[in-house]
Amino acid sequence: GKGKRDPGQRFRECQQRCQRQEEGQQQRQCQQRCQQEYRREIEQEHHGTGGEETNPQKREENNPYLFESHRWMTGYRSSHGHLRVLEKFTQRSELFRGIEKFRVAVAEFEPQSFMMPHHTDGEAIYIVVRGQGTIGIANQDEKNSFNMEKGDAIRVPSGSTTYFINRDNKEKLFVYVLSKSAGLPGEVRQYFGAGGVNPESFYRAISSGILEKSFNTPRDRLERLFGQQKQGIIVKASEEQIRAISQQASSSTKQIKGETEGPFNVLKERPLFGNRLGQFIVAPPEKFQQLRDLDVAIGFMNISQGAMVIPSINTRITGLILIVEGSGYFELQCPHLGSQKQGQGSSGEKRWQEEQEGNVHYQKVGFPVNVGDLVVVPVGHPMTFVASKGSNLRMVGFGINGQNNKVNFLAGKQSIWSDIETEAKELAFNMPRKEVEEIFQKQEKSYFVPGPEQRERGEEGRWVQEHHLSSSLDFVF
Ligand SMILES: [Cu+2]
Repeated sequence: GKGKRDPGQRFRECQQRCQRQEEGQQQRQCQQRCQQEYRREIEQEHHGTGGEETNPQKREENNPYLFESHRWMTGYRSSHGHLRVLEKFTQRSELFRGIEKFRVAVAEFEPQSFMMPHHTDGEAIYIVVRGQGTIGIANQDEKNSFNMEKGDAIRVPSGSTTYFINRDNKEKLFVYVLSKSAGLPGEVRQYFGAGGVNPESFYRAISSGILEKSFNTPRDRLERLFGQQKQGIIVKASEEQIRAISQQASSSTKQIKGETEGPFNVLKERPLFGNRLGQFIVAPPEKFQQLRDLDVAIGFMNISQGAMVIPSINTRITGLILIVEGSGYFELQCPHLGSQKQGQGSSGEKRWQEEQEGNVHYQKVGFPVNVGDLVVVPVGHPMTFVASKGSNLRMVGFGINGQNNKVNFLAGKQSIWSDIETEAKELAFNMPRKEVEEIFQKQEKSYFVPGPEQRERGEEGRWVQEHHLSSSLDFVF
C-alpha cells in the first residue's frame, strides 16, 4: 500500500535514499525517478484515482501542453555535456500541426568543454540561458566566432558548421535551441564532420578512393584522422585551448554584407510590460533582423514568488516556454480539448472535433510547472502562470509567428475591456452598466498581481506550494 503520508514527504525520503545509496550520474537518475513518482502521485490525487487517468498515455491526451523535464531525450551524451532534444510536437498531439516544423533542444556543457563542429539541416536560434560560451560559425569563405553570455541570442543559418566552448572554469553553460526543419517537417539532423568513432564522422562513409584524392593524402593516414575521436560530442578543453578560441571571438554584433551577425542580448531590451511583481521582456522579429526569416520572437518572463500574471492571450504567437528557475502553476482554457469527448464516440481516430454549432466548451487545463519543463502556449488560448510561494518563476520562450504579436490582457487596468464601450459591456454581460463597470474597474493594477490565496489550502494550490522540487536547471539536466 501507499500509506497515508503526503507525497511531499515521500518525495523527500526518496531523495534522501538516493543521496545515501547512489553517486554521480546514477544519483541524478535516482532523483529523477523520485521526481516522476512524486508528480504521478500529485496528479493522481488531483484527478482522483480513476483507472483511465492513471494511464500515462491517457493523461497526455488530456494535457498535451506540458512536456515534463524527464521527457527531454538524450540525443548525445558524453562525460562533459549533453544535447537533449524534445520529441516532435506532432508525435504528442495533432493539435500541434501548426508548429510541426519546429523542434527544441537544450545543450548542457560542463566547465571548460568543447562541442564538436557540426551542421544541421535546419535553421536554428540559440539562447544562452546560463553561463558563458563562445560560438564559432563557419561557412564557405566566411568564419565568425562570438562570445556569448546569459540572455544572448544568435541565429545560425541551416548548414553552417557550428561549434561551442564553455569558457568558464566553474559554471555550466546551458543553451536553449529552436530549430526549424528545412527538409522533412520536424526532422532536424546533426551532421558531424569532426570526430571519428564517437561522434561518428560522416567522412568515414565517404569512399576511401574519393577521400584519398580529395585530401591528397594516403588512406592509412586518413583512417587515423577519422578514427581517433571516441569521447563523444562534448569533450574537455585545456585552459590554453579555451583562451585561444575565445580570444579570437568578438563580443558584439557586427555588420557583414549589410546584415547584422552575432549575438544580441534580449535581457537588455526594455520590458514590454512589468511592475514590481514581474517583468516580461521581448525581442520581436520586427526589431531583430536575425529573427525575421523564422518569424520568431524571444521572450523572458520573471514572476516574483507568490505573484501571477493576469490571464491574457497571445494574438499570433504560439509559445514554447522553458522553465529555467523556480516552480509554479500554469493554466489555460482550451476549446479543442473541450470538444474532445464528443469526438471520441463517433470516429475512433480523431480525438478532437472541429467546432460544433452552439456547443462551445472550454476545458480547463491546469498543471504544476517546474524547472526543465517545457510548456506549449497555443495561440489565442486564455492562459496564466502563477509563481509558487517559495521561489521566483523564471522562463524563457520562443514565440512562433512572432511578428505583430500583441498580448491582450483579459482583466486589470490595462485590459481589452478598457477599450470596449460601457454599452457593449452592458449588452455582453446582460447586467446594469453601473454594476458591470464597477467590476471592470475594480482591479487597479495591470499585468502582474498577487496570486490566489487559496493555493495554500485549496486543491490546485497545494501543487503550487509543494511542488517546489528543484530550483535550478542543474538539478534537472
Ligand atoms: Cu485548444
